[in-house]
Amino acid sequence: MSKSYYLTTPIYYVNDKPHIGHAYTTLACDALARFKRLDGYDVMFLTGTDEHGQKVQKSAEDKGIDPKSFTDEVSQNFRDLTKTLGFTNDDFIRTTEDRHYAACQKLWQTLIDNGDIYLGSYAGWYAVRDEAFYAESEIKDGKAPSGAPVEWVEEPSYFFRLSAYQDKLLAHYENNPDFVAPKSRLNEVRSFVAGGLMDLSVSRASFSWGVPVPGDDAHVMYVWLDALTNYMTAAGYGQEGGEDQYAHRWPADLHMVGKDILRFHAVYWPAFLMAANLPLPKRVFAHGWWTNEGQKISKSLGNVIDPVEVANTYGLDQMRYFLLREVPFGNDGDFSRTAMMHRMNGDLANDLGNLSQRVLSMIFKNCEGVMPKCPAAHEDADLGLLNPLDNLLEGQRKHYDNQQFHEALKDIWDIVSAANRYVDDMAPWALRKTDLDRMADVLWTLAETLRQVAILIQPVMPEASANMLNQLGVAEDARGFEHLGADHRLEGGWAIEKPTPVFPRYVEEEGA
Ligand code: ME8
Repeated sequence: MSKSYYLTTPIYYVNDKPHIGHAYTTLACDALARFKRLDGYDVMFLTGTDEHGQKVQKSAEDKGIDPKSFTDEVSQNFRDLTKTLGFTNDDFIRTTEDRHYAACQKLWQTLIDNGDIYLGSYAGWYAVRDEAFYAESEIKDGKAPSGAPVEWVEEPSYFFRLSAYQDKLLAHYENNPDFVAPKSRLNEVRSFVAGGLMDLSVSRASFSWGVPVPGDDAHVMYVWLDALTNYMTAAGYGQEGGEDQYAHRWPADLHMVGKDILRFHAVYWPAFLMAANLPLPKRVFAHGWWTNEGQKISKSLGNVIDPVEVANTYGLDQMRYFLLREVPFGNDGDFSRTAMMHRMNGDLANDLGNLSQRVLSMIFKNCEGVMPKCPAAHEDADLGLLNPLDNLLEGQRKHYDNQQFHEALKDIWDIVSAANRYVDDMAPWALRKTDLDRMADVLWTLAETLRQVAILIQPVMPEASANMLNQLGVAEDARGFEHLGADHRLEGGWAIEKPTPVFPRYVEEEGA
């Protein structure tokens, strides 16, 4: 069996319609999942919905529907979104599924057996919007640090002995400096833990929309303990016959999350797993947040961005490229029409689109519609383009393993720029009159560049790259990363169709 790569998105609360933030997290994972598949890994890419807790229960009540019917409906919207946006998740988990109850209850029982959960009572602040408990010292002007309103909660509660894990967590960060990325986020997590940890309330007794605590029906599990466990549920944990899958998949290679939910993934989750003597995920990456034309995105401001509308306006691949190229992954970013059009018309239509169209048109017109054959030898100018191209993959692997998607794209676009300079320098239109053989070699060198570029952009732009590879005449089974580099050249010798542009220019509508 080939090597496993298991990556996850957060599971989304079903209190709301999917928006650009959800699409962004899943998109980053989708690009990474596609990259790893093309690179020969046996990938499992998980997403899903987080359906319990007070927030969801309240949204259902506000709509006058029971929580189960409500979650069925909204969860379906999220599942539909994965299809509309072409995400390639291998599983879609819902926390209301039986398999998930089984996993949560097994983990709970293990924590009880190991003496890390005890019964007590909670009196303190709770923010329903964040589904999080906050210490008195964190509350300012009646609000949580996230700005969420808080309420005072007093109820019997089971507690997890989080305080016992401070040193172990700090040691884990120390010994595994890649466990949390980017680095600045690791520092935040480290100082939070170093500041001292209190035991964590892990059950609620004042409402019932959750996974029942084994042996005590008066309590449901705290929604974050329930939610985090999804990553193991889908890997077979607690499932009858799930042992082989669990052994193959767990620990996860990557949990991708937004910066707002890092504490849950980098502090609570590893502590639960340590307490259960289970392996920890290898890495947690916290990405930044998008604003809309400089403004915080919020329902009350009415500026929520619908990813389907963006994809319909600009194109799905264009949106994917923009989101992953515009912002250094990990930083916050601003979504603006101007920036979107700039990327679309600059990087895509002008730089890569024109290159592809020019090269294929010259081949179509000047080589009688036949793809030139791979030359027996290359001139220095050709090697100036081919050598860095042949060596791109190593750098791409590094960037994808560091989740630096913008760097990966930047490196590819350096080659695209070099290819554009090469066309101008070699002037194949002039060679047509003086040296047909050399013209064919130059056009072949450019077609080979387009082939490798198209193979490498498949994770980010699956449709446009397929279109390019179809037009070049590259077979579908010759598009994996094993076909990159000098040992697998574009052979040529086949007829090509009249080329059609890959990336349209975006022209703003009158009055838009
Ligand atoms: O937190 N820009 O779910 P969620 C970028 N159920 N990302 C954004 C964003 C924005 N403007 N707004 C939201 C939850 N997000 C829990 C997770 S996992 C065991 C449980 C991102 O639906 C946000 O950072 O509130 C988070 O990663 C994701 O959307 C899910 O948010």
